[in-house]
Amino acid sequence: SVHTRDEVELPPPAIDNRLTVHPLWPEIDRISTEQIQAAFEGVGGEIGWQLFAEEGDMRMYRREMEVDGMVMDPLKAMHKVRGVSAREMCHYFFNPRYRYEWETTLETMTIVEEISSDAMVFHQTFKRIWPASQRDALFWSHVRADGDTYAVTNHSTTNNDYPANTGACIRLFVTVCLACRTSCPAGERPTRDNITTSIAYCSTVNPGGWAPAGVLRAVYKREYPKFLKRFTSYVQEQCHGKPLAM
Ligand code: 6CM
Repeated sequence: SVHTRDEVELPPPAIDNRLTVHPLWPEIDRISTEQIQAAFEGVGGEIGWQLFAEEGDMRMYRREMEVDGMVMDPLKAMHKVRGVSAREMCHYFFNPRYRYEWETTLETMTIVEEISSDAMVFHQTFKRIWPASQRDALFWSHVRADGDTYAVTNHSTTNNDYPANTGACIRLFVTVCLACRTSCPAGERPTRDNITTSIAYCSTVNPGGWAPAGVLRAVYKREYPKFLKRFTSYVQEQCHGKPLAM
C-alpha cells in the first residue's frame, strides 16, 4: 500500500532524548505525568462536576470556579471514537501542520521552539470575543506514550521573545490534556473495523484578565463540544483508507 503519512512523524513510543536534556524537561515531565494520571479519573460521583453537554458517546462536565471574579472552570470531556488509534489521535492533536484544519478558535499559530520530536513551544492568538480583549497564549506541548495511553499535554510557559500583555492581546494561561486509550475485542488483531479509542480531554483556562463571566461560559459551552466533535471526525476522515498505526 502507498504510505501517504510519514511513519517517523507519528508520536514516538519512547521519550526523545533531546527533550530530557532541555531546561523545561523537569516541568514537562511532572505536569504531563499528573495530567495523564488524572485524565481518566471519574467525574460521576465527585461533587461539583456538572454535565453540560451530551451527544452520542460524548459527555462534557465542568466545575464552576471563579477567582477574583474571573472564570476558571475546569472542564473534562469523555468520548469514544471508532476506527482510529490513540496514537493517531495524538498525532493530529500535537502536529501543528493540521491545527488550522480543526481548531476554529485560532487566529494565528507560531512555532516558537522545536524542542524534540515529541515537544514544541507554540505562540497562538485566538479570535476575539466581544466585548473582551483578544487573547494570546504561549505554551509547551508534549506527546508521549504512558503504559496503554497516548497523551498530549499543553501548558503555559514564558519566553523573553514573546512577552505577555505588550500588544493588543491579553495573555491567557492554559493547561490541557488529551489522553487516549485504544481497545479491541479480546483475541482479535486490531484493525480499523474493530478498534475503539476512549478519549479524556481536560482543560483549565485562566483568562488572564477581565472577561465577562456570562459571555465566557456561553463561549465555552458552545465551543468545547464543537471542538471535540470536529477534531474527532477530522481524525477519522484523515485516517480513512490509511494503514492503521498503533
Ligand atoms: O485544546 C485545544 N487546542 C489546543 C491547540 O490549539 C490548545 C489550545 C489551548 C487554548 C485554549 C484557549 C481556549 C479559549 C478560546 C476562546 C478565546 C478566549 C477568549 C477569552 C476572552 C473572552 O490546547 C482546543 C481548545 C478548544 C477551545 C474551545
